[in-house]
Amino acid sequence: MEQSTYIMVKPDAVARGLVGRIVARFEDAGLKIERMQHGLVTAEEAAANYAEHEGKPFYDGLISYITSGPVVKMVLSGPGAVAVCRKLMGATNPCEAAPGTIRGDYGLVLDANIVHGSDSPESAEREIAIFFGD
Ligand code: IDP
Ligand code: MG
Repeated sequence: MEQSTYIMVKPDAVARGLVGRIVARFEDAGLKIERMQHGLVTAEEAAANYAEHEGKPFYDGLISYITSGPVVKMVLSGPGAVAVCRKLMGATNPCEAAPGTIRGDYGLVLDANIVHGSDSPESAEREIAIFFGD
C-alpha cells in the first residue's frame, strides 16, 4: 500500500555530515523523496511532534536537543513506508539497534539517536501536517 511517512535527520547527524549517507539508506530501499527541507525546528513544532512524551524525565532534554541546530525534514513515500523506514532506522536506543540499521551504524547514545521516523500511519499524517502543513 502506497504510504507517506515523516522522517527527520536529527541535529547531531546533520552536524556530523551524515545527511547524504542517511538519505541514501532510504533511497536505496526504494523510497521516494516527496518533500525535503533543511532548517531549524521551532519550539512549537517540537512540542507538537513529541506531545506523547510530555511529562517524561527526558522530555525537556529532548525538546532542547531537537531545537539545538538544523535538521533535515522529509516526507518519504512508498509501499508500507512507515514500517519500512522504522526497520531501516533500527531500535530507538542505538546500543540495541542492529548493525546495518541507521541508528546501529551511526549512533551510540539514546538522546542523540540520529533520525526520527513516524511510528504509525496516523502519526505520519499528524507529523507531516506539523512540519509541512499549510
Ligand atoms: P522513537 O524515536 O524510536 O519513536 P520514542 O520512544 O518515540 O522513540 O522517543 C522519542 C525520542 O526521545 C527518541 O528517539 C530518543 O531520542 C528520545 N528518548 C526516548 N527515550 C529516552 C530516554 O529514556 N532517555 C533519553 N531520551 C529518550
Ligand atoms: Mg516515537
